[in-house]
Amino acid sequence: MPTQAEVDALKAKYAAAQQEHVFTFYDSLSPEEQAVLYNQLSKLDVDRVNRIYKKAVSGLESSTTNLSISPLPDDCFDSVLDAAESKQKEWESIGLKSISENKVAVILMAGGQGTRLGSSAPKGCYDIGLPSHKSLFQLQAERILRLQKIAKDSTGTQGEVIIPWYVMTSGPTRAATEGFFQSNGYFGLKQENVIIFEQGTLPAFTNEGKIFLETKSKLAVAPDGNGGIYAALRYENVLTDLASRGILYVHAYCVDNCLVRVADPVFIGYSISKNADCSAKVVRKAYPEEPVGVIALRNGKFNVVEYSEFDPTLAALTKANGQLEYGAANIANHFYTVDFLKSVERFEGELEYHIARKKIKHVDLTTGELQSPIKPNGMKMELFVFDVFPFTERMAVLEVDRKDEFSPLKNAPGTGIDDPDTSKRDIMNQHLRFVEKVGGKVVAGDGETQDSLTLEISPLVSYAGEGLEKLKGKTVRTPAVIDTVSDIEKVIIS
Ligand code: UD2
Repeated sequence: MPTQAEVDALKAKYAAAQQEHVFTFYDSLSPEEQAVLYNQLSKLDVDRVNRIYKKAVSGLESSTTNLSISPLPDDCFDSVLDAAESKQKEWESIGLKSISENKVAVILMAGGQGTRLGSSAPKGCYDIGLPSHKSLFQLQAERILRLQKIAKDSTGTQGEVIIPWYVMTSGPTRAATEGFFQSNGYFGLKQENVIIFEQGTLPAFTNEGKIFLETKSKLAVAPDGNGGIYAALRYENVLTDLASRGILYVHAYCVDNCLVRVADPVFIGYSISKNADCSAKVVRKAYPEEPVGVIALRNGKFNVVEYSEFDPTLAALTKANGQLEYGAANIANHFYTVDFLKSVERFEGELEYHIARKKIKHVDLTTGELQSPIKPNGMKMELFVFDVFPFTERMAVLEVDRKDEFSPLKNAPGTGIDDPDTSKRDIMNQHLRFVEKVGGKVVAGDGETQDSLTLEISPLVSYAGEGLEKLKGKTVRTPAVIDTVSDIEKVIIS
């Protein structure tokens, strides 16, 4: 329990920040409730959140008047769709070498609540309906396991190769994520190499900049956006852990991309060879009006420019090779040096949070009654993971093939766009291409048609199409599941 002097000191601090209304009901609360509120208020840096609010609001006012967009410089952009096979091999071997030297870690952003998907569990637990019923978390874990082996074997490394996996959760997703990993035995990874941590929260504000009370003894708070990763890496001691493991490079990605190449050696090798402090994977924007943000220069600095910010003529501009000038569609899939991640603290105060107008449940300060508004009555503030782009010194952008690397799970079943069925379809179509690439043939078995073949290959067998050479010149009949290397022989019919 806080002493009266401690309560008075905290009240004075909030009064100086013009947020003293959060104490409105303090004297009427039970001692336990007072302790809960005191604890929440004393942990919050009220001056920092006021600064964030002010900067976000002033940014909103200037964003429409202060926009000059220009294309990515040629020397910062490459594409696996155009690069020579030998160049890609070179990038891959640089990446594999770093992985084999235990210099690479991955950070998964899994703090979102996936409201659009309509499931209350964390998105990573979702079963997209593959024959194996593997969750997104399991697919990613198995890609890590396979890649550790590829890196070890391809470089002849003697010791253990470890790609530590840092999983960022939030208040709403942490417990369920931890429980899921525990009950699934960390999917075969060592528990000590799966580090689950939690991003921060920010209070919700009224339109006048006052912090909302959700109840008489609790502030209304929400996760601070996927850009909360940078602060969380510091206060959750991830930066310290990375340093103690000797990690130099990090791959960060979103939980909902079922095709994600976790710790992709090609991307890591590419970024290292460009000497980038931060780099981003992008996919080719399909058509000028496609509603995706693209990476471009805004006022001379790298940034993501939302489709709503482009006028149609600019969006349709093409380069000499016929491709869209502004065609680098952002998929929130990044490389960082650990040094860059450490440096974020220096410019953190300059980062501008984004405002989302929301319906915020709160307690009325005059009547003490709980209010559930039917239209937006205030704002939540979020930082986006790409908000650090303008502060990079050496940024690089690598375009990859959408059908091989990007298929996000956003929407509820039956939507037809970025839903569980499209995720499943995109994975199985990729597995079909893997077999065809090594010279194998896939034919439809009973109840299947040639355009909906059920074929699943475990990431433990193949990370990106390798390991399937035995299928050269062979025919596989669907439905077929290759769960282990020994299953390869079993699915061949001729
Ligand atoms: C994200 C990108 C968008 C595009 C798209 C592709 C941002 C802000 N936007 O949009 O540019 O690349 O993905 O799929 O990155 N998350 C957290 N904490 C949070 C909020 C989100 O960890 O507080 C994670 C979430 O679990 C997911 C990722 O960030 O892995 C993307 O979140 P989202 O689905 O809300 O982002 P979306 O689809 O609006």
